[in-house]
Amino acid sequence: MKLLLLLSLYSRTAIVHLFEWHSVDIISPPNENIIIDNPSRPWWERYQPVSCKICTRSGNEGEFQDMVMRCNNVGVEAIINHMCGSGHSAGTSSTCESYYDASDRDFPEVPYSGWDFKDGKCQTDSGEIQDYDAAAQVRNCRLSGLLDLALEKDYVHTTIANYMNHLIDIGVAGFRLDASKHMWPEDIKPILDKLNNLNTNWFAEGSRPFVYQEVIDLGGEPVSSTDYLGNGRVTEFKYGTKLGTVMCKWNGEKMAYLKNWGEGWGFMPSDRALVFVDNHDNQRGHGAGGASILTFWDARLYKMAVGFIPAHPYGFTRVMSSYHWPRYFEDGSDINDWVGPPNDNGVTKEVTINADTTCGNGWICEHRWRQIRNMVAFRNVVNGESFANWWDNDSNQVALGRGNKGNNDD
Ligand code: QV4
Ligand code: CA
Repeated sequence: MKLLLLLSLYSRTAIVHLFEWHSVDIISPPNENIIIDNPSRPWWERYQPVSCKICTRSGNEGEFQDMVMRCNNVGVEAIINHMCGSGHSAGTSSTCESYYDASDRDFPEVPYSGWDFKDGKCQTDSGEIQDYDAAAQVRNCRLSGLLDLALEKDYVHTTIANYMNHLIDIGVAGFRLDASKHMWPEDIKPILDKLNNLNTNWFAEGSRPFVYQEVIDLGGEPVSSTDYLGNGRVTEFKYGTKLGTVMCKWNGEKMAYLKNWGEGWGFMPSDRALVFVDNHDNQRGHGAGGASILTFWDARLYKMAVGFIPAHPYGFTRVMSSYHWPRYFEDGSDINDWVGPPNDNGVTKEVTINADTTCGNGWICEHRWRQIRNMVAFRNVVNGESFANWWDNDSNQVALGRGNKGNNDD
């Protein structure tokens, strides 16, 4: 599970994805995952759950509860489409030493058995997704070999809802539903309907968890983000790819064209969109977006792009917060895309804050960069104010205001 700091609830308007932070500091994925030794402890081992126990290399349940109480605006990335990869044999190579047998689809700590997976519904010979043009495959087959849970079963979606409610009772405020594209929208809904209201120790009576669904839709596939709008917010991946193209002035794009940014560019309705420039996948070549995705590696353009998001009223904004990794191997070969968080012999390093407010120990902390931090503060102030007073020089100089609070002639 990844945790997302929701700086958003009910008064503010942005989320920070504090990718791989340690729970003692502020954030970590809470539930137990497989331990991958080859490559050595990749960041993505956390997307392979083996139980619902809150226990990972980033912390145990006590540390997680302490962090949630200190933060009381934490979101959790819920991995509910699958368990770990099918290729892993029986054993206890997991962050809390729970026994599992992936080859037998046996996860006694949950418990899940072979009956709780979709294999009977997948029609491909490999059991994996082979063709993204076949909507049933995308939902019923294994994504990268990850054992696919049968969410249509009452036992499975109740087990998932119980786990998410345990997190809500601890004080968690919301969820990113990982790989939502690989679940039928109608199987996600009963889970969301079973979720408790937020804990009234921190939230008003009747507050609902903030939920968004990860659906990568750049167009051209039968599975569309619009299939999921009935469940709540959905990631709008077109946003980051298009904004990167504009900031890079590729394909004849220029900032003056941002005048009708949002639905005018074919994006989903603003009140359903979760928007961002990059995420933990496409900043390292996973998932979607390609070369136009701007990241902290392109600092100047990145600040322009991430600074524009909070200024514009479209969507609900998320800011990435990353760690540094050796992007390319010494010989310049392949993209080094698997390296896990800064660590001392596998123990995630703490996030240190320098005198100049930047982070140390290999953490990038884009969310603390002055231009980004200030623009999120701006967004909180002008929240609800309309887009106003657009000006451009028909090229790459633009200005905009927000109602009466955030004017470019202020
Ligand atoms: C390999 C083979 C399989 C084989 C399997 C056998 O590819 O064919 O059957 O071994 O076990 C890792 C490895 C991958 C491996 C897999 C299972 O990279 O090679 O399969 O584990 O062992 C992250 C990483 C993946 C990683 C996965 C699980 O990106 O590389 O796979 O975690 O550890 C699509 C989806 C979208 C998804 C995106 C990446 O629509 O939902 O791809 N994004 C989310 C998360 C992402 C995560 C997952 C989904 C899966 O943001 O971080 O994938 O939880 O676009
Ligand atoms: Ca699925």
